[in-house]
Amino acid sequence: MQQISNIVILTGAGVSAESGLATFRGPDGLWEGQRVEDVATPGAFVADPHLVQRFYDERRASLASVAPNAAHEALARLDEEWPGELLLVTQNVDDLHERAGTKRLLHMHGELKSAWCLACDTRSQSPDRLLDFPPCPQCNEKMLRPDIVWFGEMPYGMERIESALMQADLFVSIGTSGAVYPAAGFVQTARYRGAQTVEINLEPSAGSIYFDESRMGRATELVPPFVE
Ligand code: BJW
Repeated sequence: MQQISNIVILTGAGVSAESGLATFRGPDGLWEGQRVEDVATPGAFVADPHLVQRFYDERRASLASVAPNAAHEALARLDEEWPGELLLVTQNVDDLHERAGTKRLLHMHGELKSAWCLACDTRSQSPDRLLDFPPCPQCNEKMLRPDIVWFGEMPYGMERIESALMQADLFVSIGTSGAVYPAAGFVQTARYRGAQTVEINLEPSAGSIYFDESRMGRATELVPPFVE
């Protein structure tokens, strides 16, 4: 195995599944019985803001009853102890990685606990309910939307992510189906740079062929021994 100094980890909904948060795709997924286009696009928010605000208000409320699991905790220990470069890029909009203690963290698809004012472009801590259309703490306009990256919008931190991927010696993907770009393409960027690539997932992801190694199983069982 090559010498590893720089690590990039990508996580998806599967890492939070065992904490009790639904994944998106597959049986019991958030997209089951819910058309993605109706809740996770800018057009959906214009067409029916109440439906979209309610969808995210319910998910924000669910954060109060869940806790980080063994996978989040193992990744936080790795972050604390790894002497080289490390970046944990999460597609998740929950706050379980930070509650577990991960510091070198980037939420590329936004955060449920953040609100974005469309009038003054300020991000602030989200009130529990955006369905009530509360005013922006900065400019007082009632123009707050969930600070979530919807389809067709640019994910956050792409420059920082690309740069970390170009330095990476090891790329690890955990609990993501690999169905959504640009995150689904990170493994190819890391491979191009020469990084070792590992996926940990319940089942092979869409980009499984690009990984040097695939470990199939539950994140809470496979991540702790992988990072120790
Ligand atoms: C377990 C487990 C356990 C379960 N243990 N594992 C080609 C190139 C570039 C872009 C596109 C392209 N083609 C199309 C696009 C556009 C589009 C896209 O990708 N569409 C696809 C449907 C094809 N992408 C975009 O629009 C993005 N923006 C963009 O591309 O801007 C332009 C750009 C171009 C180039 C460079 C840079 C920018 C924005 C995407 C925004 C995604 N937003 C969402 C919803 C909002 C958040 C929210 O509501 O919460 O984010 S979609 C949804 O999917 C959510 C997730 O973050 C994302 C990924 O899902 P994830 O995490 O993989 O969950 P699942 O459910 O799919 O999978 C869970 C996995 O876990 C499964 O495999 C299980 O087996 C596993 N699992 N339990 C381990 N215990």
